[in-house]
Amino acid sequence: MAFRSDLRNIAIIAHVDHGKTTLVDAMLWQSGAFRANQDVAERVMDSGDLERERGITILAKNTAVVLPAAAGHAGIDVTLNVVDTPGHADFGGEVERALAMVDAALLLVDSSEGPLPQTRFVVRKALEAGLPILLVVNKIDRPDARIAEVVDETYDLLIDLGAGDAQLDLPVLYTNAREGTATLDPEHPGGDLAPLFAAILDHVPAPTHEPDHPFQALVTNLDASPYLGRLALCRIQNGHVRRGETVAWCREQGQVERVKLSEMYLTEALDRVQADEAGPGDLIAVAGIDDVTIGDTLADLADPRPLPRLRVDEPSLGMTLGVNTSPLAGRDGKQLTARLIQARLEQELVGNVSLRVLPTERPDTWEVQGRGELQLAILVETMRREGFELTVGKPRVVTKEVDDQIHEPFEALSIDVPEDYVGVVSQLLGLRKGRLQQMVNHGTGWVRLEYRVPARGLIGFRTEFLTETRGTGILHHVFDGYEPWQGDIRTRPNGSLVADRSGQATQFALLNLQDRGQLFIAPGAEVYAGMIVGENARSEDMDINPAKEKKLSNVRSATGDELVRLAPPRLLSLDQALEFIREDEAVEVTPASVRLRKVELDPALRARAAKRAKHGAAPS
Ligand SMILES: Nc1nc2c(ncn2[C@@H]2O[C@H](COP(=O)(O)OP(=O)(O)OP(=O)(O)O)[C@@H](O)[C@H]2O)c(=O)[nH]1
Ligand SMILES: [Mg+2]
Repeated sequence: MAFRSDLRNIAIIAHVDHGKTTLVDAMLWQSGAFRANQDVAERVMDSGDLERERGITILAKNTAVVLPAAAGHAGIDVTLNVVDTPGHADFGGEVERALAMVDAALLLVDSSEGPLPQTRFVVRKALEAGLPILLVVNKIDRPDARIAEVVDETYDLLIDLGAGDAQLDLPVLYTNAREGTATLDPEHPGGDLAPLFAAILDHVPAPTHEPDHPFQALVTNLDASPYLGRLALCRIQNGHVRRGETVAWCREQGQVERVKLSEMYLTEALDRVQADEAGPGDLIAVAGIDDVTIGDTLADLADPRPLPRLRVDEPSLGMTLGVNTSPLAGRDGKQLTARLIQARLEQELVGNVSLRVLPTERPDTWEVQGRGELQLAILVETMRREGFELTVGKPRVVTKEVDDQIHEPFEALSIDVPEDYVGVVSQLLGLRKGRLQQMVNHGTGWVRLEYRVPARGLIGFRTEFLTETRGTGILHHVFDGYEPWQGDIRTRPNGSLVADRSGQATQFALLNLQDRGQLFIAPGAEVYAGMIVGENARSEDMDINPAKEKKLSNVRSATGDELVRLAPPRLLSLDQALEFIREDEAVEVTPASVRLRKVELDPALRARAAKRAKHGAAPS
């Protein structure tokens, strides 16, 4: 076994918002990646539009910093590849892939929040991959920090997940990522990240390889370049490769093809720079293979040895995605046809192994399956920005059959609420078949509740939870295995207010309708028959006419119109709309609008179907 002592590869993993990307910023600055006066955005690795808007990381990305010989080991410069991963549970597939590129995981835990559901998920993945872990307790500047407890809780988690003695013997650092400081002793704050860099050099194993082993690299991610087409991001396991070399491309079904690597890059800070040669442990980007996919191996032409393919968890949630069939279709989108949608979905599959696309009984609609509502909403939002118009169906859990019995996905749910709300939250989750696993009162007036709950019960849960806890509650959940089907679960208690004709909503009509429930549209909005314009205060749907005009009359009404105020509508975002809809409803998405609708637009057909359901639903 030989070592690359000039190289270290590490992934930063954590629950969402615990400060991974902020820590990468500090590492970049302190390793001299930027000039002192350079204008660099905060959380620079979150470079996607949606990442910046939502303030979260969606795609795992790698960067490289050089730790100079002076700071480093044995008098040589060490290149440190850092893979920043997303902390949101829906993008867990990215974490699994990132872990295939590295030799250790830097586990970040917020000094106050402690380990949360996604911490558990990422730790489990790191342990499964057999990686050593470095623990970093971040945000030690928080006034509500409870550092010692958080360290204990993290050890408990590691033990619970079966960490071996070697993995438990881990270095613990305490950081303030925003200030860029690290220390080994929380009593004595650090001045910079030097203690962290030193710990990385000491505890992250240098990449190993077998000398004289033929070239082997695993494709762990894909990217696209406007000039070069598809780029394959790979980790070299063994051997060397040169730019322009012809190698063997080992594909999924065992085929092996000859391909020429027309371009090859290594990462320096935020840039890809052309490289002539790369060796074991290097993370390279190569161009020249149009149909390469994640999990393929690039290998020595004379002696191709494919590596085991990457495996990621199965999708647990799906929704239908199809052509926009509303009467307002085609007003502002440019990508409208089933063919374009299908091609776009196929393209998405290539770069995202945690997604799956299945045909449905309709030729213009597909079922897209992924890890969660946010992951699917992000896909819809991305397509919308590219000019697509879509009809999106209600998210549904992906069940599977085990021993002739239907099983459904379960989530580990963690909730933080002020004590006063424990009662209502228990009630809400009781209805959704949640089982309380643990309740911890931190003595601060806040309580943490841990549940195991069918994923189905959490669809649309967030809005209700926030309303019931007056916006104070915090909730996180992550997929946690399958269990037998739990029977009926109560969904949204209220029905919809449905427009019964096309037209433009009038002030007059909306004023009269606003007592019926909560409206989603403002006067002037264009509506069509079957479009949902509000939430009914009652449990059933109601057909209404939001376009009704005031009858002209000569008699002046004693109560002037001005006295009645029209409450502002609740404008639903894409995420909220997807949470709101029921089984027989859908969301119409265009670049300019998000509208809610019944799947069946015709009021007469809908009434007939409802009647049939009512009578026919009785067991025969
Ligand atoms: N007080 C304090 N805030 C911090 C610290 N580190 C990060 N933050 C803040 O925490 C928030 C989340 O930081 P990010 O770096 O985006 O967290 P992340 O782990 O990359 O989040 P995801 O990628 O979405 O999982 C930001 O508002 C940061 O400014 C810290 O050490 N102290
Ligand atoms: Mg991040």
